[in-house]
Amino acid sequence: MPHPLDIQLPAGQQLVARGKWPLVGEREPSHPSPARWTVAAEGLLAAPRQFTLDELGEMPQLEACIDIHCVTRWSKLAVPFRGVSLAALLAPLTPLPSAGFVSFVARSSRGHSTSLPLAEALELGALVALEAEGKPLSELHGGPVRMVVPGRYFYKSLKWLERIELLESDRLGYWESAAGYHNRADPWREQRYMAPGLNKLQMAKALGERDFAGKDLRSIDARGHDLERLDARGTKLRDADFRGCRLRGACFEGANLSNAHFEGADLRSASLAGADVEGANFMGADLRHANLAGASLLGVTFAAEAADEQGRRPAALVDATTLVERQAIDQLTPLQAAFLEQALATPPTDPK
Ligand SMILES: Nc1nc2c(c(=O)[nH]1)N[C@H]1C(S)=C(S)[C@@H](COP(=O)(O)O)O[C@H]1N2
Ligand SMILES: [Mo]
Repeated sequence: MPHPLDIQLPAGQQLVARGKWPLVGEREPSHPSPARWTVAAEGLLAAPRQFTLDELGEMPQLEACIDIHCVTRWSKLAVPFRGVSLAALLAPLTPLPSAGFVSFVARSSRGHSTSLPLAEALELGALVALEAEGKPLSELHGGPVRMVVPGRYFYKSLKWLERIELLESDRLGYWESAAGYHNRADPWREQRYMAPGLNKLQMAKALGERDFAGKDLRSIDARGHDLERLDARGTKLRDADFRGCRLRGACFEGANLSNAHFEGADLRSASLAGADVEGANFMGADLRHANLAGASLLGVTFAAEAADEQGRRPAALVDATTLVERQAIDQLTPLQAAFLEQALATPPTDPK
């Protein structure tokens, strides 16, 4: 029988440690003055208007326990949020029939935004949240007011809400247009990133020459390739698939490897120094003499959560020659951290 938590966790997600709530994306609004904060509802509405925080607080408040699933693979289940439902807020303003999409815009220096089909946002129960976990939202987590959209990766939940805009056609949000985040964002379908539309010839050339440096090769399928001493410095390799690759001595310094697959890869003496490997999977990879100094390890998998029926527990090959920094271990789930700490204490097994 599946463990009850497996049912609540979409594929590829891991629970954060109890009481932890990672901070992702922007860290502050551009004008942190909650006293004069307003939220505008505008665009394709018969009666657009602005709300002050007091006005929002006086509307009927809805409480909901919402599961947070971040695209970087951490989840935090049943977080109690409180606020005004988007449906209740918009109904009296009368959305026009031509309103197909809703864009949420932040009071932030880059004018951060994200969007959803209007019908979907309403059906999912999108919440204009003022409180989380029984307290006013902290500024770090989007206070004084943020969106919370249940059933979508958390990048659809905008922090520091300034404007709700109803549009006829979609306007891609910040992460969706700048970082290739999937515009549908359904965690149950693992709609994390859009394929960047790689040219097959260019891809074959990069693989043949083992030269990836500085390129955008998101989602590249490199499974099983011999890429010994690959130069992938500063390469965009989010979602890349390196399963079973020979990557001995490869250089991934400063590369973006979030959600990349390295299962079964030979990464001996490879350098991932300063790389973003959030959400990457290293089960069965050989990481002896590999350098992970300064790499960001949030959501990384080194070992299976439990042993399989045969009593085997697929895990990365890590020993005292693998270089990992203390603070990076703190970014791992307790189970992964425990595995890694034990493995790092293993005496060297490869003469190099
Ligand atoms: N204004 C704003 N909202 C944002 C972001 C951002 O960078 N700016 N990042 C999104 C992403 S990717 C996530 S996972 C969540 C993170 O919210 P948290 O920092 O409260 O965990 O906010 C979302 N909303
Ligand atoms: Mo995210």
